[in-house]
Amino acid sequence: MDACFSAFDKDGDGFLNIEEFDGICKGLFRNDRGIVYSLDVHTLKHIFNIFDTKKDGLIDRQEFTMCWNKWIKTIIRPVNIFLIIDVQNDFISGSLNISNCSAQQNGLEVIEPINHLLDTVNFDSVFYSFDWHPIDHISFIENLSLRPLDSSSPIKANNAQLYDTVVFEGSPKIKQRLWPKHCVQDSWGAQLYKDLKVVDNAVKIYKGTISDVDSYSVFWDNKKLTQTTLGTQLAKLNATDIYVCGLAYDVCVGATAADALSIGYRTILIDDCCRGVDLNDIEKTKNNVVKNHGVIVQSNEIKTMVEGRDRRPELGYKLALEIEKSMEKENYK
Ligand code: VGL
Ligand code: ZN
Repeated sequence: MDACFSAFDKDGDGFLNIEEFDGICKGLFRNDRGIVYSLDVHTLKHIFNIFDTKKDGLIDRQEFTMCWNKWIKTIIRPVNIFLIIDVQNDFISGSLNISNCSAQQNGLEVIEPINHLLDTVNFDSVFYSFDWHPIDHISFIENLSLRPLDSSSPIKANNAQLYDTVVFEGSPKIKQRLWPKHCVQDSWGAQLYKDLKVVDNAVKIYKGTISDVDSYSVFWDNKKLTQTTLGTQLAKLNATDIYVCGLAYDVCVGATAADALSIGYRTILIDDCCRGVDLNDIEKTKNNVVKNHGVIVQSNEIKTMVEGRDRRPELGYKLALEIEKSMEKENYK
């Protein structure tokens, strides 16, 4: 750390000014071929100000210690989690075969690139999620008659169609999209697709297990009332970077990526390892990830990222923003 500080303190005055800090960023944010990712001035200044805790326009050795421990270390050596979402029979060839949905995408196409990642990339931990519904689940159109609709529901029970969104009675009311019966606990349709590689020591996470609430995110149910164990398991692993992929892109993958970002994880969406329901919604999912400082990559970019040899400025900025938030909380106490 001291050597790093001295190497970048070009004028040797014992402080890093913004130009010298820019030198550090140019060293950090580059790919494995040494091509530097540009960082816009505004972002650079924001990051500099976050670590310039005394707000004197310079980073001293003490401030740099925090920068090194909380930021640079993670950028160089992230703890990488591979989260494979709902690659189950029903979404590929079963009752909720996504190729029947408007985007007409083929869920089978995620298997090969996911298996290739599992074979070639050394993630710190691999998680598989399962959509795992009881037979009387609220999301099944077959169960529409089990629960009264609220009078505000835009669609009434007698003319509700597959994929419509209805509103069930309740306090609060429950907005729910109607799906065909799918991923019923312990059924064939809920099993992982047979050709998907399941690695040793993988963690399996089950969601959507409560009858009266649906769960798209692997973290929380759609009402944020109940959590899976994913959050605590990631915390225990000191996870920093979450690579998400699977089915369906614009439903469970999108919701999970959004939650990962809101919790504060550096989040990477693997585009070619996802297939979805609706093109418009897929676009919205991508926009949301980018807006919230996640990145969208193709699977052939991942190995060097996981190894810390391809370091993205978007993820560096995301981490800096999280550090800023945690310092604000500290100061508030
Ligand atoms: C999913 C629709 C209903 C998903 C789950 O895994 O994306 N989609 N339940
Ligand atoms: Zn479901």
